[in-house]
Amino acid sequence: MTHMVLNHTYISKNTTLMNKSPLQIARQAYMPKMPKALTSNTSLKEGEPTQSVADQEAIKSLFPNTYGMPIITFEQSDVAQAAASQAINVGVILSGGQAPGGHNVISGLFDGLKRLNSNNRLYGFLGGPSGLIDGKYIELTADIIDEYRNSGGFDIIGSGRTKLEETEQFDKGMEVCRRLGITAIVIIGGDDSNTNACVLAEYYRQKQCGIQVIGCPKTIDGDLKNGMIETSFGFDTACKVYSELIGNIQRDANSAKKYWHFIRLMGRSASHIALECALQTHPNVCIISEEVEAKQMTLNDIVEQISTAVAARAAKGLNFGTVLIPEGLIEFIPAMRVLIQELNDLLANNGTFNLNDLTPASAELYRSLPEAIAKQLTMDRDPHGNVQVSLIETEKLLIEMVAKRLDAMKKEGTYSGKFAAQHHFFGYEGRCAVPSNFDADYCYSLGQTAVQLLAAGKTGYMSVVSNLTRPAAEWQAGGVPITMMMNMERRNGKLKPVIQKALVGLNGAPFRYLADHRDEWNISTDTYLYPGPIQYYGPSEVCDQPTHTLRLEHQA
Ligand code: FBP
Repeated sequence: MTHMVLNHTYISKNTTLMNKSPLQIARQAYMPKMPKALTSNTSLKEGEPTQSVADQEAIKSLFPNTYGMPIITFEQSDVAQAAASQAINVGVILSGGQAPGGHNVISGLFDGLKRLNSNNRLYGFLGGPSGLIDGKYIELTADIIDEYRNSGGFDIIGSGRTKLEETEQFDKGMEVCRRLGITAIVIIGGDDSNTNACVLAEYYRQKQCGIQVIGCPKTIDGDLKNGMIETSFGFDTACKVYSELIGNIQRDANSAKKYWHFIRLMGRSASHIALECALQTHPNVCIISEEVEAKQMTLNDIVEQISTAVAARAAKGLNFGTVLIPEGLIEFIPAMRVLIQELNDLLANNGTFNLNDLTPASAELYRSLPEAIAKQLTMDRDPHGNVQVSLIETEKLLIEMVAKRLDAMKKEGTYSGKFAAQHHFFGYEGRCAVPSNFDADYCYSLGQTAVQLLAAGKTGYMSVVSNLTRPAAEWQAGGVPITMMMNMERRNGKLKPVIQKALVGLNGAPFRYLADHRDEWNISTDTYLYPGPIQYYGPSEVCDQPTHTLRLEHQA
């Protein structure tokens, strides 16, 4: 990979070809805010031994060397840290989907390593976990790091979804690390990638090869969180970008008064993104997949819910509105989930499937789906065996079904409006946005925390920064054993140890807020919120606010 080092001073040189926008230049100079414990002398505190969230016996037997380790916190200390005597080489991997802030985790890592010992080196494995196995890397030098500070994207070293699960891959990675003198790997990824990190840490510890592995919680989906991890990075920025777009659409809808906009939002399984965007914009309808599942709703029930909302607004002369649809909805409709699970198993075992191989109920459901949607359900799984929900156009399916239902309601005399719909899918638009101040600060702190964990000789930990609704100086840095977040789940037809995904809790404060306000948002003409674009400079209440989800969870 060639790195083109861009010219910082193109404006003063008055070149006609502009390499960077004024915002890019300004953001390069932004100094992320950090927890006090990371800017001063630091001491490490260990808590009690830990347990996995479920399936303790199974997880313990699969991770005998990394199970049960204590939670770690870093605190400010009066005692000066001993200078690291020996220089170390560290490798970093970006894994899975892009999320705003990845470059800042890497710059935090780089700065933290150099602060420990200026001879420390940071290598970036190219194109995700496969870079480690194939020995594709670059050394990340100060010049390169400076070009990417506070910028969106993962283009500094690229990302990929290769799953690290075979011992042959681990051995190849070990060999590459030996060649480069690397004694620690930092994997920046979501639940699946941090599962990989945990498996790798266990293997390297078992082999006593002296390679530490640390994970960092990344994913715009917001589903990598638990009692210790308050949020994954990228969620804040992505939700703010989508909410800006939804707000703009709502203003358009309220101006033209002629369209219903069906907006599908990325987020794979969990509905955190849809929920957060609803809290930021107050749409007329927001479907939450977890509620659909809890209430055992069918596709027709969802269509009925939306059609009723459309009819209620039409009765007030409002033939326009917004519907937010979480990307993973289809998998949460109980009958659909069964169908997808059967398809997953058949495709994993045979690479193909026949309608006769499905149970009668699933075969009937499959036949009832519009052809395009049925086809989308059978497309290639990702390397982790997940159906690629971003390719399933639920918003179009719902428009088609709602239009049909409204026709029927017209005949029944229960609806007399006009229904014209537009469809949207917001996902890739937000994944590489310039990180918000929150994500820029959070990610830089995660990188610095990872260095502290490495310096303390830890492996199999996830870098964690918490207390996130407080000013950054009061954030708490530490580490959580990855085994603590694991349970056994069925993947590719087999039971596997994986990090438990956090779904939207129906008793949680963010969902309760939506539930308490959605009837009003459905009918009213003036409850729409227009958040506007992310602000990077200006008053703190405009620039530094964390998500509503985080704030409501903390208040609760
Ligand atoms: P990660 O879980 O790896 O962070 O990826 C999240 C995500 O953005 C999902 O929201 C989405 O369904 C998926 O990636 C899309 O994947 P791809 O980039 O491979 O199309």
